[in-house]
Amino acid sequence: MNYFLTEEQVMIRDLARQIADEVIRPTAAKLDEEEKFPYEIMKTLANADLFGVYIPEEYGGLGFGCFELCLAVEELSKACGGVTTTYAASALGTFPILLFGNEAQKQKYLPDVARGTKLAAFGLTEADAGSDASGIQTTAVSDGDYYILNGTKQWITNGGEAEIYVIIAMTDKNKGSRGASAIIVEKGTPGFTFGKKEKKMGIRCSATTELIFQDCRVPKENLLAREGFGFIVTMKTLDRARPGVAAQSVGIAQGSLDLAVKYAKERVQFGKPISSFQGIQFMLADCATQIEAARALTYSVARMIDAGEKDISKESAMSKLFASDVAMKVTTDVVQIFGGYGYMREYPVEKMMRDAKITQIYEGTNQIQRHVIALGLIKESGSN
Ligand code: COS
Repeated sequence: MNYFLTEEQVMIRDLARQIADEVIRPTAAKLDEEEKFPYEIMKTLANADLFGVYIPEEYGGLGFGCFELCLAVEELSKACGGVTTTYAASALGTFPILLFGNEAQKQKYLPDVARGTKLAAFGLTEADAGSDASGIQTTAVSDGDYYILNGTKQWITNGGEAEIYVIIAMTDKNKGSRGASAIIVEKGTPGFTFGKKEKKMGIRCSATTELIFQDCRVPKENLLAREGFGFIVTMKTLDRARPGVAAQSVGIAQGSLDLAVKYAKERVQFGKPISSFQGIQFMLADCATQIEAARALTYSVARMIDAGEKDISKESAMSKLFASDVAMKVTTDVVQIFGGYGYMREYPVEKMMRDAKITQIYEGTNQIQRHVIALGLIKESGSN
């Protein structure tokens, strides 16, 4: 399929593809097995300027947008979904600053993220607040020029590894979603520590931890937008980030299909390569078609965002919903095509199936995506 990429977009895609092939793929299984954070790979991505793809040039980035970020995420995901979780979660933690930060906050935080010298993270989820984003209990109580944060965030990607955290906390508990605020908290702030590192089914080289706030004093100048705007910051951030999860899904699915096609041509049963059997051919054909449809939807939504379209909640949710379901279906079918070999850890496809599962869950479960899509449809249909 021709998506009419510009010369620069082709360069970004090819650069990410080269890093995926030469640096990520050879170490992906080991990082997964040992659950090791990919420090060296992050350095490589930083040296290639890939952390700055979507950050404006005035803040040290390359000045491209969501679409180019998706291209990079897709290519890197072909080799390892865990690496792209780390990479894309830094963008998730940066979007609130890009979208809602004042000039001083942008000047202070964006250049380090663009250079890849600091990772960012987004802290919303808590033990009792996942899908119900407005149910958070972490508080930020005003005290002169400071907020005092108390509470625990759970399952935060890049926890412990990131230097910059955007935390959603209640500045007014009586106001529900309108009482939440978004506050930047730097690693090393007294009263801010990290809890246990989670052991996960997939994306195992990425870091997922608790963030613990105990009387943590944060200057009020770290508030994003204004008090009470935290829920909107969250929703707008997720709207922008979900096509990234879709791109990750497309990459994982494509990476596994590429292996399946190769394997089906090599694997001989009943005296013939299994690629000559219609049962296998139909599976491959369905996988390829679904991936292309997911890619087309993801690219369209990313381009809408870059074109400045404001109301993209529904389309963004659609891309994440569709692409992640495709990733799960394709990677499951690819394990089936590999048969017993597919089930063994010696081959990379079982990892891809494990990695794919999270794309249906994080940045909003696919049930929440359907809810967002339905709300959008109903809203668009007007009052009657
Ligand atoms: N952009 C701007 N404003 C939005 C918005 C969006 N995308 N979505 C909701 N809002 C606004 C609403 O218009 C409403 O404003 P008013 O109070 O002025 O009417 C306010 O935010 C609250 O919206 P709503 O009543 O729909 O909130 P709910 O508590 O019902 O929650 C869902 C809505 C379920 C969509 C939200 O909680 C959600 O997205 N949950 C999933 C969170 C998630 O993805 N978690 C994963 C971990 S984060 S990595």
